[in-house]
Amino acid sequence: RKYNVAVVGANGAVGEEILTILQEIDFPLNKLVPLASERSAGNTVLFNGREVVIKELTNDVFKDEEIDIALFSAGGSVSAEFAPDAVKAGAVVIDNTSHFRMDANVPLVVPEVNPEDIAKWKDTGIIANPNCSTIQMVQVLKPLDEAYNLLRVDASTYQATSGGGKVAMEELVTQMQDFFAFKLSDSKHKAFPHQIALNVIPQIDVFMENGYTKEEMKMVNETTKIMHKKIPLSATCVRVPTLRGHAESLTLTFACDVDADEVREILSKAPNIVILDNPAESLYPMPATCVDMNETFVGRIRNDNFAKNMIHMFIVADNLRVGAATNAVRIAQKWVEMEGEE
Ligand code: 11C
Repeated sequence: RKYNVAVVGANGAVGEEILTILQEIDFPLNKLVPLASERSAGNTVLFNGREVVIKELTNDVFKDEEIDIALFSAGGSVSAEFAPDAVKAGAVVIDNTSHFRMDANVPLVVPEVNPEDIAKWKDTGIIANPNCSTIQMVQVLKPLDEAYNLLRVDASTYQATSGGGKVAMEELVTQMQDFFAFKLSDSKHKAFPHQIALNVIPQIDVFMENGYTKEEMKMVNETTKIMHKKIPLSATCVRVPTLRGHAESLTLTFACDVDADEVREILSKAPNIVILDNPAESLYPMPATCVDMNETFVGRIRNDNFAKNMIHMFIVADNLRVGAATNAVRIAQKWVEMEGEE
């Protein structure tokens, strides 16, 4: 069977990536329907060598186009308004926004970690895609939790501007141009709370009452839901002046002693993880390593200097792919597989 697939937010940073991935893989596609707001409707996207017109996102479009799978990445309020229409029209919604993630009836899925949860899609018609910084982390946590029983996670992130979409990437580029024109001090910022060029900002999203940001609490709450285990986790999420690729420094504490070589071995066999870890040759993952890639890269794996049950590592993934589009398309692939088995 082949499927009619709608991509909502087709001209956004994640939407464009979804279109690219659908062309790269052998997805059983009958018809692609790119959707966007009235402002972008009428523009075209190039798909498999053909110009496809972006249609306007309306309440009726999912029914009219007989959509089977609707991939949403146009912001939480758009999902809130239009996902119910897609469900009513009989489609499964795979939602990239945070809107439905913590709804107890909506599965929150990373296919390498909790693919079985996809079966719960029937409760609401919706499957939620986690936040980018959560996805790459749980891919690494899962196999290590199975091996050693994970007790605690401490994370610091180095997140690229594309996490804030195209406008945020443009803000960095404009500020760098201003720097070279000797006018950075006059440069404006809107996407970020401070100048991002030649700076790092220890704030992503708004602060909560507990002193952590919403981004940091997403990592806590989403990890618990995906792993089906309450894992104590504290994060410091930091925006850095890169365009693509989120990096994370992770400190993991286990119930037993762990050995860095064994951890490397376990992770090397985990799905969609690539080990880049040879300090003698300055080999470790960096944002520049992972752009346009569908894997999560891990390096700097080392024992703690003092505690035998602690490990440190540095992980990097393309936030627009692994952290968003690739995960959503992998959910769609699994969903198709499960449909085929019914
Ligand atoms: C960032 N992680 O890097 C955010 C972007 O909940 O899907 C993704 C926000 C989300 O700014």
